[in-house]
Amino acid sequence: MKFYCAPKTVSIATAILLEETGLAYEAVKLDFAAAEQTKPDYRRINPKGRVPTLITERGSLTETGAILEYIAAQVPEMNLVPADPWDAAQMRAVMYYLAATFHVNHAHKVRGSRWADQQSSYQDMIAKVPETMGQSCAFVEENCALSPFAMGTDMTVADPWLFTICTWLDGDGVDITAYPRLAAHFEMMHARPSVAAVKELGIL
Ligand SMILES: N[C@@H](CCC(=O)N[C@@H](CS)C(=O)NCC(=O)O)C(=O)O
Repeated sequence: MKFYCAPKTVSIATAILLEETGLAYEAVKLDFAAAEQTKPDYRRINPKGRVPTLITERGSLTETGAILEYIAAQVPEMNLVPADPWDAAQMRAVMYYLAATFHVNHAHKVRGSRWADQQSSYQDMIAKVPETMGQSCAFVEENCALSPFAMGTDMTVADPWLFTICTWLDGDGVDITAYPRLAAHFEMMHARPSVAAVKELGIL
């Protein structure tokens, strides 16, 4: 599989899961400074002009949640998506929160032009990021198992995603140690060989 990614982005989550599974993949790093994600060649692969994109034998797949679940389905023996429908739904509730709220809070720092045109609006959005990211940390701290994995004793596809978002906290002005259970999850994930391999890849 070909995997399009970029440094410091949510594509780290896909890279970690690929490493966890041992599936073969070829990483293609996009240069955001050169706006490679906006170029016609890339938009033909991902019309949203974002990362990650996974090129599978069935075609091009976008959206972290869809990609992570697709990868998990290639290795059913790893049980990366809970077999029990309620447990799986609980995991997806966390994942939708990561995609629609936690990540979007972070995006207000550098992608304000998606929502506003005035410079003063950008400044306002940037100023708000430590508060909203802190609120999301508190939500996860209070509502996820984090024992030790996001959903409990077993690793699921939610874990690399949560870890990836937490790599942004420092830059977003949030001290993760204020959320001890989340901080323990971050440290635990950070120690995994998959994360070391993604560092080696140069996107973390
Ligand atoms: N919901 C998407 C979000 C993807 C996304 O926003 N990726 C960002 C990087 S973290 C991106 O590619 N941004 C490029 C841009 O906005 O030009 C997912 O989780 O895959």
